[in-house]
Amino acid sequence: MKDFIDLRSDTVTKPTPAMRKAMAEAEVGDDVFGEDPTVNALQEKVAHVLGKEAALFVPSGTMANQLSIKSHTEPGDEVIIDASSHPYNFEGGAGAALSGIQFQCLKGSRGILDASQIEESIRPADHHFAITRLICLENTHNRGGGSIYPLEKMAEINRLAKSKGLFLHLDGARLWNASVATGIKPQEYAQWADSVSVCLSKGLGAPVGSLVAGSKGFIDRVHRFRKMFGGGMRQAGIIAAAGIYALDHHIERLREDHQNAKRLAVGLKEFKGVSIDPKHVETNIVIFDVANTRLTAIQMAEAMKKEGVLIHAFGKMQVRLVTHLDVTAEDIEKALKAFKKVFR
Ligand code: TLP
Repeated sequence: MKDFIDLRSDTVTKPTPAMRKAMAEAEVGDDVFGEDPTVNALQEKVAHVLGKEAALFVPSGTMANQLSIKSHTEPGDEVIIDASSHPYNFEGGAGAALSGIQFQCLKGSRGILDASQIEESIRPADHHFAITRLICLENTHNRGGGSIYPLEKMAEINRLAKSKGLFLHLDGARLWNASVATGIKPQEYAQWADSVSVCLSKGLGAPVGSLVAGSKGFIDRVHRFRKMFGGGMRQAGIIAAAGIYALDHHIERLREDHQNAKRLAVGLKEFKGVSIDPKHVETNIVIFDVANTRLTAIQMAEAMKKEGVLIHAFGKMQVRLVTHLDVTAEDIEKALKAFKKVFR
């Protein structure tokens, strides 16, 4: 994949030489015994950044979300979530298989839900119904095109959740992007959620790893389920070191990814038949519709590949592009030239 400009996802980044050096030099121990100093340091750092009592290192964002769902619920409970969310669509049906929950899916605006629509969907206390237990939000919202949850909306949803005795989980796989784009600190967002999952292996460029953060009691429960799900890792300090490096060096630079995404959107808007509103590109994800062009999303992905650019068909007529650490402003201009050829 070396010569391709890879815009399929921000998960494709490779560790930088400096990150690899930090990994090679990491002090390690057996983390299942709680003895890996680098993992412990990462967990403390993330708990601090998110303003939570504790955090736990897990292999993936999917596991972080699913452990959170498992830890908040009992089988038969209902989880309110946006219909285009990651946990509902892209986690292999894990909510049903691993936690025995059912999702109640609501239609958000670019993935963003309102407290009022959630309130209407909370089940009454009646034995006919599942027990509504948890609300899941996603910030930034992947399928929503990297959309950012307005802080006030999160606060309102939190107030609703607390008044109804519900838990709130935040899928913050790209919370770092939301924070850099708005200047709102990760902990200001996190304060409105009982649990938060964050990823190190997306825009931050680490090769592996996510964390769940929350109260000590909650993280203790997550820890037990991590063992059960087979997510206990041993000398994981080698990958945790990449995460620490990423948190120290790769957050501020997300700004460049956001500028590159905006440039892509503005450039794409010029092509006949492409539906995109650059105003909607708030972070590093660009989603556009090709229904009015002569190509489907898959045909476009194939044609772009021939031009040396990898893109993601996100549906029959939808294409997703994601900017990241391994894509430069120059690559974006090259990608736009390739689109020009393909659209011609
Ligand atoms: N998203 C991936 C794909 O699964 C779609 C991507 O390329 O964007 N939450 C959100 C909001 C995510 O976007 C993802 C990954 C996850 C959770 C899951 O993370 P991993 O892949 O580490 O399990």
